[in-house]
Amino acid sequence: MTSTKAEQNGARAPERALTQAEEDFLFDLHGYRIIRGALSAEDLAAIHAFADLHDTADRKPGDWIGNVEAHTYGSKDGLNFQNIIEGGAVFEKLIDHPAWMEQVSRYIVAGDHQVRIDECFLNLRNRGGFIPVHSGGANVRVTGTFRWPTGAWAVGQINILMAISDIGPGDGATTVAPGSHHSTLPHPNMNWAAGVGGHQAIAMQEVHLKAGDALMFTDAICHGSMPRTNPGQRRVLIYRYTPHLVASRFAYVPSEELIGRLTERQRKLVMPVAPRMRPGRVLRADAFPHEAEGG
Ligand SMILES: O=C(O)CCC(=O)C(=O)O
Ligand SMILES: [Fe+2]
Repeated sequence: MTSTKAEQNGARAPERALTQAEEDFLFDLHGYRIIRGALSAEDLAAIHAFADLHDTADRKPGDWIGNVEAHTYGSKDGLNFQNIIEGGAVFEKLIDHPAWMEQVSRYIVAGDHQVRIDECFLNLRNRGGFIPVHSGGANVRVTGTFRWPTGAWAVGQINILMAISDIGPGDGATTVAPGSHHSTLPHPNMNWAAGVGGHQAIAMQEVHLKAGDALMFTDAICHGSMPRTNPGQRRVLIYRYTPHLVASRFAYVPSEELIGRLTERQRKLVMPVAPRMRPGRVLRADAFPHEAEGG
């Protein structure tokens, strides 16, 4: 357990480590948790070094940096480096980082052989950028489940959003509507096309993080971000975990080199089922057309 007190919602909480039962109660109630100090200073330096090196003035979506792809969901939410686990040792280490892995497995399904990463990326967002309010309990989809009818955990997707730089007022913090994964009504101000930010919608709370902290949240919670008004860049890493039978969002085929380096547990998180082909067959990337993918 890495959080030491229930800091969400300004709730009253004891100054001691919470029990698992207390953590469970709060995660069920709020739909998110802050994990303080998940990443070390060395981890953060290595991630910044990748961003500094590859966020060049001429960088554009569709570029490949080895097996990492530059990408964007739209003009406002910033530049993504997708499939970031291929970006170096620090990103590999985070695949099953002890700061969250056990808890992620606990809430998705018991046993992490049944969990996978379905998307992982480094997001860089400049002044003016934000992501509109989206999701919520009324948004019916496989990744939006939370509990089985029996009461057992069945979270369809848990996002680990790691702050690589400090995220305070004006920095474009992630916003959540606490408890909204239980809501049966869509958020009344939500309008993806119009791009409603956290500052324009009711019930949204900013989640302020220090570099190295991680926000763990069910994708079913209504969330988004504030627009960044400060100069500089917001840097976050997002790893999404789902049950292993959920398709990977972009179906990046892991490189042979990456697969060779990973532990068995990491390999199953990245590739729960290996592509199956006749011996000697080689995949040709340009033979597989891709649909355009919206936010
Ligand atoms: O950029 C943010 O702060 C929120 C990201 C988000 O919507 C997500 O991780 O699902
Ligand atoms: Fe989201």
